[in-house]
Amino acid sequence: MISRRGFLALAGVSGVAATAAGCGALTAEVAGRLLTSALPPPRPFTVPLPIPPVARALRPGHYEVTQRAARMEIIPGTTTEVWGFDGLFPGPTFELRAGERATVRVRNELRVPTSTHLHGGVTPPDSDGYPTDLVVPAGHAAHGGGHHPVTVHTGAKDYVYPLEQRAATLWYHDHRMDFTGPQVWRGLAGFALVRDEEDDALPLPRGERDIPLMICDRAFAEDGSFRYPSVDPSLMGRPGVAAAYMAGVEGDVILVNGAPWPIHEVAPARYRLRLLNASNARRYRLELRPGGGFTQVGGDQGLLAAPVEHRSLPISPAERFDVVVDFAAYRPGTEVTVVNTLGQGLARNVLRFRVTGRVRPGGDPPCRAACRLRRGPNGGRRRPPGCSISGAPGKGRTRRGRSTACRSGRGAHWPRRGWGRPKCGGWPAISTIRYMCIWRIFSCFPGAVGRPVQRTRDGRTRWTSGHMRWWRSWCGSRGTGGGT
Ligand SMILES: [Cu+2]
Repeated sequence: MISRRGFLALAGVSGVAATAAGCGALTAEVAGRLLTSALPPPRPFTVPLPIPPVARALRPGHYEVTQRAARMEIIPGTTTEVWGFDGLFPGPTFELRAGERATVRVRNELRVPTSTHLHGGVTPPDSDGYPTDLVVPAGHAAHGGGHHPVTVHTGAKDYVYPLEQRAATLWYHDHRMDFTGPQVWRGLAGFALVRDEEDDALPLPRGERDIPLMICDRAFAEDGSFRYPSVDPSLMGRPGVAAAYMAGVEGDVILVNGAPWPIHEVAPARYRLRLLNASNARRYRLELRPGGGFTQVGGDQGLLAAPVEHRSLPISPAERFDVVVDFAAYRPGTEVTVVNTLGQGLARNVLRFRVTGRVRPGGDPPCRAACRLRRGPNGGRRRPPGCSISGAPGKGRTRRGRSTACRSGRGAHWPRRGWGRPKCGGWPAISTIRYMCIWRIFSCFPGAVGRPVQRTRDGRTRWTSGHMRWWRSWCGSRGTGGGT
């Protein structure tokens, strides 16, 4: 778990400033000080969204990754030196399983010491990547802890993660004492997604519809390099930033997965978006334009007790939100922009999705797949292979006819013929019904008992509070997991 100190080091702020930034309503962006770019900003929504590659295991449970410098074209027409895991920014995504130990050898080929912290990981101290547990590049002196006693590993270190925790969206980042801020700014960060059976069993989007989104701001010098107000830009000597930036550094270019204001084409379907704020100090309040919302299914430490609908998402540095967005609620061709209502000027934009393709007529694969599942030979919580629920084209379906409920996992089910399209108009209602459809499917799993569905006067169906109880029993009674 990251320490408070670690978070402060990441955010580059003093304790007092962090406290001030972390409480009260988010009404304005006051967390850090803006550092502007010397380069003209690129036109938003012209660069495709990069998806970080998935880290490959050398053998089951064993990975190796090298921290090194590389050049990337972040701002079109110029290149930027990044310090990345495998030279990538963001680094490769680690796809991990709960309860399956993973060993990651981190090799340091940079010119500065590093420490790698798995943020949100339930990790023993010797693999926590605490700030003074340093990996120094081979041939370099063991410095970097300042006046703090340090543990030194030369060249590489094996981090061992037991992963005895629930499925969750984690991230890893540099954590070097006094230099976390600038070293993460240069690119030393990536995702680690922990999955488990509980997560697998839920009809959440997966595959290419399960997208990690690392949101962060950066500023650029005229030559394309990252700007950062370090006292010592070599990051070899005196730590700290110019006095004006003591409360944190904000850039004027918003990057998502390392690309400025990117655009991504999506099918008219549900997508699971793993939102991470990897900024130094900037906070965001994310909203969708021209409208719509986020269904939050998970927080920092895993699945919520129940899904929560949001119109806007306030997200502070290091926080994660695991949300589902239903792009079937928009007409094909619609451009759905994620905006930051706390930002100003271009920094109000974050990224854009363009909804492509047609709604597949008559079909609603999620419902069908899940309904197959309830009768499936294994009858259990695991979805049979190929039983994809991630594609959700088509109108959301709701049930016509009898308003019977799924009374038990193996007992009464509503007949397939009873499904029809919702008659309501307006996208929020469609979205609501679709999610109700999805949540209702959950009740078909064995063990889900008595989850009545109500029909409202206008013919829609809705869950009674029973489904909340069910979700809670399924996922365990857990809060949003504020701790990291
Ligand atoms: Cu952290």
